[in-house]
Amino acid sequence: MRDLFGDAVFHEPPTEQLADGAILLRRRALPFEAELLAALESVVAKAPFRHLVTPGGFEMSVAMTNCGNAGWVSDRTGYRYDSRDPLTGEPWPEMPASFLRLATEAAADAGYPAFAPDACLVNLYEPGARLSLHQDKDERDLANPIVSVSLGLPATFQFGGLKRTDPIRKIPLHHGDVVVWGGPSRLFYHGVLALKDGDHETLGRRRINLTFRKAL
Ligand code: MD3
Ligand code: FE
Repeated sequence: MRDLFGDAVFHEPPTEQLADGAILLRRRALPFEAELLAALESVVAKAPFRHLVTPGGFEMSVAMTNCGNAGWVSDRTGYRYDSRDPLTGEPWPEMPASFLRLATEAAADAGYPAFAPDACLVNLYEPGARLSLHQDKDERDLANPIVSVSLGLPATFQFGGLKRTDPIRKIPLHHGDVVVWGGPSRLFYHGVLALKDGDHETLGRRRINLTFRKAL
């Protein structure tokens, strides 16, 4: 069985180990979909999506916002976690209960029963937006996993290794897929190829990715 995008879905196993410490929970977020999208609307009403500038001076094609006690930001001075939204000077919106519940349940499913995220970075991809190969290492304690939730249009995720030059695998991520990145995979290089245009039944021409982190 193939979905609208020609990808096999129903015969894929519900959980798949992508690498040591990286667990893909296919469609794990679907039961939370309506709650997540409603909560996201209220987050974005207080902290709108914006295109951050990298320390090198480039505007990111992915638009971002945050909720929780800490939010990831970038500007000409560097990357950091900040307790306030630099756009408004206000604290980031509180992490919605539905976000927290999905993230902690998925982390527990993957073997991290004590995961307590204090930051959720929300990435918005419109057609053409991409995220170049990088490592996530701005968090204080890298023993904590990152939980990522994909919503809307499918994307091709790039997953490499500890070195930028390690071979890269391409993994399709669909609406509702959740990945828990811990252990050795926590510091693997990764990225997202330019989003292909499409029309998702609930999100239209967009992909949203939530990443839950213990930043502080
Ligand atoms: C592997 N986001 O926000 S989620 C990011 O789809 C980010 O928006 C991508 O990379 C997105 O930093 C990918 C998957 C992901 C997130 C964090 C990771 C994979 C990871 C951290 C370590 C290893
Ligand atoms: Fe990342």
